[in-house]
Amino acid sequence: MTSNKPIYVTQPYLPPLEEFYPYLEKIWGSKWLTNGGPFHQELEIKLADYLGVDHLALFANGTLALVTALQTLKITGEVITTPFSFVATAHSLLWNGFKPVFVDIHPETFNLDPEKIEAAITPHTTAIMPVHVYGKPCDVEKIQKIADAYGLKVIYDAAHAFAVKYNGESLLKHGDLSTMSFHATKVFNTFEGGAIVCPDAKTKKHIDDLKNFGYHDEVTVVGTGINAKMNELQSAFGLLQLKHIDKAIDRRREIDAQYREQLSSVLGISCPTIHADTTYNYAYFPILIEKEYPLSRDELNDKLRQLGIFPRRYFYPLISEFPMYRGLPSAAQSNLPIAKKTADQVLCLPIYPSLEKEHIIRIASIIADRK
Ligand code: T4K
Repeated sequence: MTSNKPIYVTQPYLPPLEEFYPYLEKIWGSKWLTNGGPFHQELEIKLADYLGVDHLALFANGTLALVTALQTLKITGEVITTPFSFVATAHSLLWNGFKPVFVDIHPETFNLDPEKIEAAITPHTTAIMPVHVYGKPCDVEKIQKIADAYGLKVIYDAAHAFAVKYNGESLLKHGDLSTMSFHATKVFNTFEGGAIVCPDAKTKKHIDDLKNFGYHDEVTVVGTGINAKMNELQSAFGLLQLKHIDKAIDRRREIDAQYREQLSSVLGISCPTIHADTTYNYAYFPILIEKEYPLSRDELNDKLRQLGIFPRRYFYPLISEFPMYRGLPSAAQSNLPIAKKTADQVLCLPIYPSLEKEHIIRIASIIADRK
């Protein structure tokens, strides 16, 4: 039976409440609430193992993970990034005092177009910060080639890329660092949360210092750190969530397939492309509303909302259109035609494990109705 409750773009995956009680009892018993407690340590190890990465440092949220990743690599000057992302990506640069340089995206991946990166490099460029938008892999090989040729660091904003594999290996292993978000709206959530994935123990120790005010030991401060620690409640919830994550991703895969089946014959609606070399997490289901469709993206969005369905226009407006960015030369619309077109056409449909088949059929039939 379907209900008349609003259908949001996402709903957090919540394991049965009673399964959380034993974790709470342990926290109450130990009185250890934060600062690298036992659940925090256990989650770091279990997540690194699950994701197939060498080292992972937990964070209070994905934005602080981004801000700290930039500090870790001692970035300066200009950083090349995408305008087609959540605003936190570029905000992490401004918080650090760096200049974002926007480069256009590729029309099929929605990620930074590697062919356009070199033209944006100046003597002040020190890093590239691409985003695996919707969990679709960036062209990691081409980006690394450019970074190596110009001596640039690469920090992937992998907020959407939990558990994504590329050529059988974790996508998070690419670049110098990758950052993740475990916000309530993500595939894997700890209410709020995030992580930095790094290749070696020394870097992890430095990241751990930076997320704890820069304290290296009780009396030594090694950097202008911040308080970005994940607490024990969040970590415990992450451990519980991890037990259910395969099931949750399996359900997302089914929903993705059901949408494709229902929408494949609707003229003017294009579904996200899939590639055999990638194991996806089905974090989002972005469709593009093309000119052959009789309604504009905003008209379709409004129509769905009137019927209690709340898709989202991720990522409209482009980051480059917000007041603190629009004055940058790289923010000019003429520099970002594909990003602009995509931001005007995209609509992310509801996708989350508890979404029922009837909901998917209903959403697809409203779209197929074309009126
Ligand atoms: N980089 C990228 C590429 C990102 O996408 C993000 C975050 C970050 C970095 C930064 O990571 P964090 O610092 O957030 O860890 C949401 C999220 O707040 C944000 O985490 C996410 N990206 C972004 C794409 O989406 P909003 O403003 O769209 O969320 P909101 O509150 O409108 O929620 C969307 C829908 O989800 C609601 O309509 C209903 C449902 N919902 C939401 C929450 C919070 C629930 O059912 N329960 C909930 O608790 O930003």
